[in-house]
Amino acid sequence: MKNAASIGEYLIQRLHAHGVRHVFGIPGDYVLGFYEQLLRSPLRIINTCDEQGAGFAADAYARVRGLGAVCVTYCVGGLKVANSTAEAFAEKSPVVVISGAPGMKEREKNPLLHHKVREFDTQKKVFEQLTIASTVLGDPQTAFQEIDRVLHAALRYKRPVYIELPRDVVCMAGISHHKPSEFREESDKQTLREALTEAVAMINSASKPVFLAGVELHRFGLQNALLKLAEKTNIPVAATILGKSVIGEQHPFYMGVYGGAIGRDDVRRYVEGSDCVIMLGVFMTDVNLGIYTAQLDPARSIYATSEKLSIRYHTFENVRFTDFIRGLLKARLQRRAPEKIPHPQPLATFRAARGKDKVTVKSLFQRLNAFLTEKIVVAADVGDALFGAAELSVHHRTGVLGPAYYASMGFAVPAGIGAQLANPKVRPLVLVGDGAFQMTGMELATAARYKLNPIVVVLNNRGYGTERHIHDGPYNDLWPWNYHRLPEILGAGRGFEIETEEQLDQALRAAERYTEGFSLLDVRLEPLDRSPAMQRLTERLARRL
Ligand SMILES: Cc1ncc(C[n+]2csc(CCOP(=O)(O)OP(=O)(O)O)c2C)c(N)n1
Ligand SMILES: [Mg+2]
Repeated sequence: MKNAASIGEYLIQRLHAHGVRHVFGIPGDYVLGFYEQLLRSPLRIINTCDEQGAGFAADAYARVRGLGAVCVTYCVGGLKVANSTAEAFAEKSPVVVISGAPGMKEREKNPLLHHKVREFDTQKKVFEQLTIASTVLGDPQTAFQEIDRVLHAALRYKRPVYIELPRDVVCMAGISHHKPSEFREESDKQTLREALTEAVAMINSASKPVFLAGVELHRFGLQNALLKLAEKTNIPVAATILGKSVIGEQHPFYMGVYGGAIGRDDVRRYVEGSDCVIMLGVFMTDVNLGIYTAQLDPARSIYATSEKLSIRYHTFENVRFTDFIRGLLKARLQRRAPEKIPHPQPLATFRAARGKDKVTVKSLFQRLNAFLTEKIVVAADVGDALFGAAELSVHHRTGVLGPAYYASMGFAVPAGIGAQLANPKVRPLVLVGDGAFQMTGMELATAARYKLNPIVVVLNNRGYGTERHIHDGPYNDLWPWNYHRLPEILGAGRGFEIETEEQLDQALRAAERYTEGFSLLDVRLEPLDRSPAMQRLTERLARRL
């Protein structure tokens, strides 16, 4: 490293060293100095329409690439990314939130500077609750170390961090001859050995073990390890909704999504009938567990995540998730005769010949399923977009991005932008409800500006469909926009108004060919129509009432 880079420059260098190439956000006077530094750096600024869009885009970027960054101004911008940062925290996505702030000198005598809420550290206190580590780079003597510390925390825990840059510090030099710290954390060897011995004995003596793959396998880059484990042992794999597409879904060992009542019945029976469920990187969330309809008995489970390792009722401290999985790979696990396992039923093929029939949620997902290729990454918003996406058969390993736990509406359109910038080889297929689209859909302007070409499918059921199934009222209605005409306003992209299967088919073909900009498919659905997954869930819940 060059001696005594400025604090802002050092932050840029470290982000770059960790693979970040884009920073999402909106400038403001407190952060303009840093924006200037960004402009002169190899990182590209991606200006969104709204900070929340920047936050969601950075989150998707982090999910695809391993680290993402959003850069905003003090409070008016910062507090708008509170929600997206909360989602990144809850769903384990390492986003670096960089906020400009009043200079340290300006803070003396506590003047009423613009954008200040209450105290100078009000925003910092909010983000302490939403991140795994936070810092105010107020002291040039410690700033570099602080940057190392919080970036390490983001990568170690796969969770967001907060860096506040007072505007008079950005251009100050840090200490010279600073070497980025190397952090190493190791498992306690004896504990690891004992945990592996116990796990291997349990797996080898089980008659019907099964892997339940969770989202952390993806976050920690352990998808290949899981594949090798399955191939080495012939033990089949189911995935949680949040962990969906952690392995290619055409794989012979892959059964489908397990999510209690949300998932398929054959997968549920297999997993719940297993005498050894090996849960790897699974979050025990209510959505993952089908709103607590899943039946998983700790006495028959191995539960390993970056936060916890337990085997039956034993808990092991100081064992790193990656070491445990790598240990399993090296261990003497028996190779079994291949079991007869359930496989995802291919969705019935879509026959556009039925032409004039109105599109239903079911036929929409059948058609979308046929549309998927290796190159497509699906970004799904909450509601039926996400439940429907859980049924898609995704080829690609990181194929589906969706807020399956925190479930904030408005994720998918910005996520499509973040995902495509993170990996320009993919084309995003954005599935979004009309309600969610009305929140962040205008970020299509950002897609246009940076020449991205997502295919955006608006599931237009004229309201908050999910909520209608729970309890309906006029508050679940929406003002009907002419979504397909947005390209006229934005001066970019193509719009399609879709009522029939034939129109859907034609629009998807046209969208596939049109690669110069975004395509917006306004798919008209009946307000009470719903995906098979949502139907299964509501039916089962109804039986319990
Ligand atoms: C930011 C936010 N506000 C409110 C909710 C509560 N909520 C959950 S689903 C839903 C309706 C979603 O409507 P839409 O996007 O049109 O999808 P649909 O349910 O119709 O498929 C709402 C309002 C939420 N999850 N996130
Ligand atoms: Mg809707």
